[in-house]
Amino acid sequence: MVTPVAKIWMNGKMVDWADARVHVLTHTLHYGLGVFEGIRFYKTPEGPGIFRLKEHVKRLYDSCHICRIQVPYDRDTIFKAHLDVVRVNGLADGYIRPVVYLKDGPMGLLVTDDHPVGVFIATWAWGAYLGEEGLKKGIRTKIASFSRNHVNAMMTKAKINGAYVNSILSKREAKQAGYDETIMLDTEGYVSEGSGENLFMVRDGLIKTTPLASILQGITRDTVFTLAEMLGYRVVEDRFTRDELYIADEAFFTGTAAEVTPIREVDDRAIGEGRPGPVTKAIQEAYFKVVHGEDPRYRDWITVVR
Ligand code: PPE
Repeated sequence: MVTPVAKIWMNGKMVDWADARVHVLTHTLHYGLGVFEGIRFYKTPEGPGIFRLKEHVKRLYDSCHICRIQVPYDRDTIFKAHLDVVRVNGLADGYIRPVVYLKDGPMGLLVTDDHPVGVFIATWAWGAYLGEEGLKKGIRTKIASFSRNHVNAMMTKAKINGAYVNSILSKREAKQAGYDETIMLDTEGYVSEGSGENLFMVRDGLIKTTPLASILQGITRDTVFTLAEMLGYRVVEDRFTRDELYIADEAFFTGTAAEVTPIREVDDRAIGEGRPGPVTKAIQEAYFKVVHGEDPRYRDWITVVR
């Protein structure tokens, strides 16, 4: 359960948690066309710091552009609303969830430019997404029986609400079978991503990650590119198969919620030694330093809430 906080920013106003409601005829609720983001803020020496907010706001607007949704506020207003919602609720660290949705208005599948659009920005405290132990020791994963969305069926560069239906089904399938997370293959059979994470593998000192086609272009993925390079590793974007993943030395997931989570098993096969390897550990350590504002080189990625 999410522990309620005091306020949610909704359509230009701060409203009480309990009053942040939508009508049952909200269009997005019926058909899934709406977009969202997931952003974390961490305790930093200068106060709560939102990680890469600018990039998340950009992706929110890009998602809307892809979906032909006109956000009724400018970027600056939305950017500042994120700071306001963190400030007013007084959490030291947590997660922020902006959603741009089609309000109640005309029903049916014809959506036009004048369909009323709503925006809300909620926040809550959210611990380790795949468990504290998962962060430390790595998680067990299973290849899904569902495919990642085909690039021409669901726009993968947009973080669309309805795009998560097969992620939910896959995750549940994996959990029910006793694993921690799912790994989805693309429609050609290559490794794509997790239900809400991008995936990296390490083999013979080279870091590989899935190219953009079938995946969400993760902001954590981009952060890892920079940190890996800083640490002296080479990263390539190249597709790979499930059996190449089976024989990887290391593998890990990245995501705002999942942060950098080591993968210790895929389909009952140990990855490397079956525990987080040195590359994963170095990247994870660098990541946590950066998000907590402890690495001055990447201070620009953090917006402190004063
Ligand atoms: N792929 C998918 C499908 C995805 O949903 C996410 C984020 C990522 C990759 C990583 O993107 P980024 O956060 O920019 O590094 N998933 C969000 C939703 C998680 C949820 O359960 O809700 C997140 O991590 O916030």
